[in-house]
Amino acid sequence: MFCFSELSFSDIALALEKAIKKPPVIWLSGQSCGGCTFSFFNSTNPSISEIILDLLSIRFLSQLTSDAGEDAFKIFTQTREKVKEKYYLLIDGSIPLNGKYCSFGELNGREIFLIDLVKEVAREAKAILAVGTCASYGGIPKSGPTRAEGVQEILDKKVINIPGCPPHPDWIVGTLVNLFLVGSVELDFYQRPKLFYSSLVHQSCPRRSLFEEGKFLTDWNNSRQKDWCLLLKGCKGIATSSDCPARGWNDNLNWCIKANAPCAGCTEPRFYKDFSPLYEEISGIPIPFFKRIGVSTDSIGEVVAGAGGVGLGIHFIRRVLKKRLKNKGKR
Ligand code: FSX
Repeated sequence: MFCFSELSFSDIALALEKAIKKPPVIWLSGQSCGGCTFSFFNSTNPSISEIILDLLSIRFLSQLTSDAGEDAFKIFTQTREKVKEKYYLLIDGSIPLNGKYCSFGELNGREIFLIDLVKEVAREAKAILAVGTCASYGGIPKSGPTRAEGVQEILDKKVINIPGCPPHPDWIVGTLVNLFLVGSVELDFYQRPKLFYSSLVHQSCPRRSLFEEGKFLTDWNNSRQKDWCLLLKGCKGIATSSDCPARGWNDNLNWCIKANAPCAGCTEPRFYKDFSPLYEEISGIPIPFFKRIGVSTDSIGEVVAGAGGVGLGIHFIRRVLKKRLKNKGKR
């Protein structure tokens, strides 16, 4: 007798996929805190249940799938052999190049490591998405002992990066939907979809006018400074591309700067190592960076232009800002 509860998550996914022609997805995880998948589960529009039941056929995602070990390997084989339309491969977490880490399990007596599994599964994938900053550029684990790198480092095929620590659920779902509908997404220099990462946080920051006025928060306990620009408290929004100011988080309830926390710069390749300590003023941003991302019309561009070119860089900007601070602090 047929018993629904005897079916695994992947069996149900395959059945639904055949019935309503949903695009198949395999999602693998590397070195991470798990935040990227949980951010994905927090999607509100569409909700995660709509995504799982109506939008995607998720064949494997460790937090959802009960299959492990040899059963999990079977899903990959089955997906490759039985699914006529090619699958989408999503990977969160970084890939340790040091072979001792991220063992996926044993197959025919041989231990399989994530790096080999990703290479294998990526071969026939229709598109590959690196979900989160760890998967995109190495992220926080890059500072550790495992020689962690982003997915692109180990593949010859193009990888679409969806950085963020974690990435906004809309960035993940929106990129997938765009791929389904249009077949491609336009990417920036760091292989991020322009749809979500084309402007600096600084450009639309609600505290931007305070920045322009030279009002920089220096004392967390000074209530007079409570809405002031957080640049000197380590805000990386000036060098970070994302649409967080407009999109907000948790169904647009809040986001870092609205919660009075500096932008950590988590969508950038230099996060975390080169952007730490988080609460310290940003340094070492070369002039070509600003030129490349085309911030020629805002005050940074003006300051840089005024500085007369490469060589003065962020140190000059900092000097100018400190001077402005000194003057405005007297107000
Ligand atoms: Fe990294 Fe994601 Fe940050 Fe965490 O999977 S991007 S540490 S939110 O979980 O990989």
